[in-house]
Amino acid sequence: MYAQLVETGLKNVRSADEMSEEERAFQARIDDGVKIEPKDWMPDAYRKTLIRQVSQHAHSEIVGQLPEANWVTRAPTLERKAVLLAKIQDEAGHGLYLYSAAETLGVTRDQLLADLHSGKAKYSSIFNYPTLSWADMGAIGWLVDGSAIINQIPLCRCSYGPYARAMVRVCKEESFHARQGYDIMMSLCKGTPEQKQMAQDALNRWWWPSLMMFGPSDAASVNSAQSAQWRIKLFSNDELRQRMVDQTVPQAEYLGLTVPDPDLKWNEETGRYDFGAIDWEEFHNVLRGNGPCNRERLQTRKKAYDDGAWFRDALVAHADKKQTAQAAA
Ligand code: BYC
Repeated sequence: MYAQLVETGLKNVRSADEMSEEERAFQARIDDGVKIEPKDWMPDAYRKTLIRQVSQHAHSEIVGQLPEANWVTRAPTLERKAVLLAKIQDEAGHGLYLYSAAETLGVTRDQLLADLHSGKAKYSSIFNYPTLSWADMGAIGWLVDGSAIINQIPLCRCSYGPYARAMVRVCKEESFHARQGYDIMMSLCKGTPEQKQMAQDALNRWWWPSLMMFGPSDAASVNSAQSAQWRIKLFSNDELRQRMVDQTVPQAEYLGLTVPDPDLKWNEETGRYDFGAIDWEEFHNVLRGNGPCNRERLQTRKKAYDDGAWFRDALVAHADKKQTAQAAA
């Protein structure tokens, strides 16, 4: 049933006739809403798809800390600093749950991190944009975390148990993140004309990249049809993007800000907003590693990993020592 919700140009889904008996039984469990658990039999491609998506998601949480870290020392008040720090710490936690969920599929965290550091693995395009002003912390919480919630609430019901369960807590925390972002935008919009202009400038820069977070259009999405059949994806990229626009435009109006899209207009017939064309060339350019901050983000990640080597070594040494002591006792 859910496969029908995703309209893609590429119908590369196997029909029941093309499946082995094991695959048919697996698909029937998914269609019945049964969660797949790590020790259950699963098609190789299902496992690979999940490793790809869950690890990309984990990488996004970890790399997603970096644009905000830039503002910890410059937050305007002690309270804002504490809240921002807590948010960034939450993102590390999200990465942890997601790497753990990926590991249940039989891949090691070392391998996943090696793929991130070598540039082989993807992470969300959005984190390759710079954070130029304090208002960007507001725009990220409001738009980026807001988009993340829209994308991730359905994932709480996805077919793979460990991923679905990890998403429950992630979504709760993301909703706090989105509200803290909107709160920053409210303060700026109620402030001086210069502060309101900062908020408008941040909206101008983050609007289109936030819409790109949902991935390519349904017609261009290579993975959607299969992921929908397996209930990894419950709604299509375009449907979730549309939800984001419908939810966010009234919020921008409440702030007294203008969404930077001259083609944006309310459509009486559909009861939704029509919006302008996304610059897919920019999206693909960022995915190819040529966004404004791709190189800087990867370098920072690698350095953080290398700098943490002594700590990982210490943990292993401590565990070995404990094991030896226990064996002796
Ligand atoms: N950026 O066939 P498609 C957060 C790739 S964390 C980069 O539609 P799929 C937060 C896609 O991977 C937010 N790559 O793929 C954290 C695929 O490439 P491969 C992260 C993208 O998987 C900290 C190709 O394009 N959220 O919010 O069916 C602080 C074709 O796409 C992007 C998640 O990861 C992109 N934006 O659908 C604040 C959510 N979009 O792998 C906030 C979980 C697409 O075939 N992930 N690509 O080489 C998903 O829901 C899905 O993976 C996507 C893509 C909707 C993103």
